[in-house]
Amino acid sequence: MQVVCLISGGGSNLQALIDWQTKGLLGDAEIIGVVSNNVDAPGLERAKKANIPVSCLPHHHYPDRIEFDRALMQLIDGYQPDLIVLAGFMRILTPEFVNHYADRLINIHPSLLPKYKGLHTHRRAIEAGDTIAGATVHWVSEELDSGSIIRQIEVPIYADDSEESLKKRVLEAEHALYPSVIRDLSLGVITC
Ligand code: NHR
Ligand code: GAR
Repeated sequence: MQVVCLISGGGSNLQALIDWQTKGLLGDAEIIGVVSNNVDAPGLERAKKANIPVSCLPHHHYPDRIEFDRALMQLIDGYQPDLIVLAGFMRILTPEFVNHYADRLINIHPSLLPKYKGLHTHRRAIEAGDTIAGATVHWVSEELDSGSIIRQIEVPIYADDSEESLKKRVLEAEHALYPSVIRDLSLGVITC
């Protein structure tokens, strides 16, 4: 299962995938390319260090989302991937893009969906007085953070948590969740 990862930033989820792959724990999945919409994404260095081909496609070079997504599709299709993995990718994708990769496109979102779609999930969970937070891996559909859920992981929220401390705990849980889902997809343990 050939995998292309899309990132925008730190790429710590990408690093977790690379680490599992290096240890031979990623099943039949292989990361064959990393694409960022942000030329300064630290995740690009992580990929380069692991000898994974990278490309950058700055979204502000395109007149609108449709043109950006078309260029992104062309770039991704060059890899002929079986799975496209959003790993902290921060641009909302057009219906055309999502439909082009139907059943091949997954995302990790830092909340227990359907709670807290969109941004600032940790702050919203704390403000709501929740005692449990977590992360969700889901198939990407046209509607933001609403595709079918593949697997979730829970973490506690403590009374003295800040947005930052909760974010860190959720992110660490993501690093266990995402590779396990990709391994299981590659082995046919999960189907769509
Ligand atoms: N696209 C579709 N069609 N459906 C989904 O479920 C998607 C998606 C693109 C990205 C990740 C998502 C998340 O896990 C994701 C899921 C970006 C934003 C956002 O508002 C919201 C959710 C997600 C990703 N982005 C702003 C935008 O205007 C830009 C924000 C920024 O650059 O910091 O695209 O949370
Ligand atoms: C992760 O928490 C991921 O769930 C979240 O961004 C972080 C990326 O971290 N994704 C979104 O919020 C998508 N809108 P990383 O770049 O270190 O993997």
